[in-house]
Amino acid sequence: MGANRGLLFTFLCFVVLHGWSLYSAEAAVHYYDFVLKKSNFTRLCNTKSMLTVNDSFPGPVIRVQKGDVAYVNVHNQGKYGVTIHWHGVKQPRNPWYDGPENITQCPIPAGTNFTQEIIFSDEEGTLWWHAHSEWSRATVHGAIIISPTDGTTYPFAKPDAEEVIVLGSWYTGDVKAIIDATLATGASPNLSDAYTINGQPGDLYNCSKDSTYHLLVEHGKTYLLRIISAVMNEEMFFGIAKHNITVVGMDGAYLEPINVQYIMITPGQTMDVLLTANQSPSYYYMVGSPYADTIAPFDKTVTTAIVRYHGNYGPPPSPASPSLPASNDTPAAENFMRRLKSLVSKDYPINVPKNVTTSLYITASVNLIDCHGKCAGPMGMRLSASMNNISFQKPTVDILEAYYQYVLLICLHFLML
Ligand SMILES: *[C@@H]1O[C@H](CO)[C@@H](O)[C@H](O)[C@H]1NC(C)=O
Ligand SMILES: *[C@@H]1O[C@H](CO)[C@@H](O)[C@H](O)[C@H]1NC(C)=O
Ligand SMILES: *[C@@H]1O[C@H](CO)[C@@H](O)[C@H](O)[C@H]1NC(C)=O
Ligand SMILES: *[C@@H]1O[C@H](CO)[C@@H](O)[C@H](O)[C@H]1NC(C)=O
Ligand SMILES: *[C@@H]1O[C@H](CO)[C@@H](O)[C@H](O)[C@H]1NC(C)=O
Ligand SMILES: *[C@@H]1O[C@H](CO)[C@@H](O)[C@H](O)[C@H]1NC(C)=O
Ligand SMILES: *[C@@H]1O[C@H](CO)[C@@H](O)[C@H](O)[C@H]1NC(C)=O
Ligand SMILES: *[C@@H]1O[C@H](CO)[C@@H](O)[C@H](O)[C@H]1NC(C)=O
Ligand SMILES: *[C@@H]1O[C@H](CO)[C@@H](O)[C@H](O)[C@H]1NC(C)=O
Ligand SMILES: [Cu+2]
Repeated sequence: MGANRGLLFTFLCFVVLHGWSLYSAEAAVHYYDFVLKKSNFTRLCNTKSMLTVNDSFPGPVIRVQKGDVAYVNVHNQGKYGVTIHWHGVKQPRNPWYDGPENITQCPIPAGTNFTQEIIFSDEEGTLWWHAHSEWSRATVHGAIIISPTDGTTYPFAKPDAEEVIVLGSWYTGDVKAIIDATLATGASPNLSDAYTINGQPGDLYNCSKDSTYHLLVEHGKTYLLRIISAVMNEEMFFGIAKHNITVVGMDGAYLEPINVQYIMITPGQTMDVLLTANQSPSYYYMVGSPYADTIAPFDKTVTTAIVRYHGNYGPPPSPASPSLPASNDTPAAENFMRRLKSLVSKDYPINVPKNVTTSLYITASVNLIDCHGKCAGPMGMRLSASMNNISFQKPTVDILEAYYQYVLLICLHFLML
């Protein structure tokens, strides 16, 4: 091969092994320090010590523009190894920092620090980060906000302001103790004791009333709510009393806007919605309540926060509540989901294959493994998740090493031609 081709392949191999960053000359680089440690939090009249980033629940927000790169130096001052996952960030050619413990990344040992590189590509909107070791994500998570690049804008009128709304699960017990007990006995894990909005169970709990999250709005203004579901296990309905909302984005991409009275959001999902403060100045509840089409037990509680208008008026004795669908209202959940469509326009072209040649049938389920009555799950068996009736087994070959060696081999092959 000629010298020029040799150089080209060296360059391509470098790009493939080291990520996309060479392509985005204008990409800004951001640096964050995350200090992971245990601290005390009080909710539902009870104080517990839990793992968070920088003592905040939810944790700090990462703000970038489309195509940027962020370096997050994670200082693990906890007792166990932990990794952080950048949920929904595609990280093209950069699988080295994706999080899943012992699958694509080794845990960051306690007492050390490690810098994770996050390469953004075509994502725009809201995503989130969370710990990816056992159940640590229950308390270790936060928003990732990806704004349009300079010179571009949203595919909708620029909102007057924006706010992050994180839905979460609150466990009075220690989440590590809960998942450890589950893995040891095969029983279903303890249910959460409350759901939270921006870390707070809300107004319906005596001990939490005073710290209920308030979203302050001005009449006539439009707010972009970046809603993230960090809820551990349940799908959630969410709505705001007397206000419709317009869903404009999901999981870091834009949607055809839809006007709705409630959304249904699953664990791990994000939704960007517009809220226009067009009702009489007052207090209005925003509410999250579970949707669960199952016979398995789930947390049936309801979490609230308050949309509070600026101005001089007497607060109502009790804010109006939205009427959300009942927890088993599958048609309500489906009616919402059926309306979600990707935005398609000149600026947001979509190229999906229209000629479907293969159909795949996929079932995700929770099965029971027989352990001769020695387990604590239903009928003395052990709960175990599966896909198409096959449960996960760790591969014998390290995934990242395989990827690295394979790419390296191809590069060497080309270089020696
Ligand atoms: C977290 O805390 C550390 C130490 O106090 C600080 O240097 C860092 O900037 C904080 N990070 C964020 C994202 O706020
Ligand atoms: C955290 O709370 C526990 C008991 O709930 C208490 O013993 C401990 O002193 C508290 N730690 C701090 C740093 O406040
Ligand atoms: C990952 O590997 C480390 C080191 O072998 C081990 O301590 C840890 O328990 C493993 N984590 C999981 C979730 O298997
Ligand atoms: C650990 O943190 C120090 C100082 O914050 C930094 O210089 C160093 O590069 C970090 N180490 C790793 C492996 O990220
Ligand atoms: C799980 O729930 C049971 C029954 O309420 C309780 O006894 C146990 O302490 C809980 N476990 C943890 C780790 O919180
Ligand atoms: C909250 O406090 C009120 C008045 O003190 C009491 O009547 C009510 O039972 C309490 N509710 C709960 C859930 O503890
Ligand atoms: C919300 O939307 C519904 C149906 O699309 C409509 O009937 C209702 O008037 C709207 N409410 C508000 C407050 O805009
Ligand atoms: C769809 O794909 C199949 C298999 O590749 C091909 O035979 C067929 O001609 C395609 N149909 C259209 C309309 O492109
Ligand atoms: C799933 O696998 C188990 C164990 O191999 C088998 O007994 C069962 O019949 C399978 N179930 C289905 C629906 O294929
Ligand atoms: Cu995730």
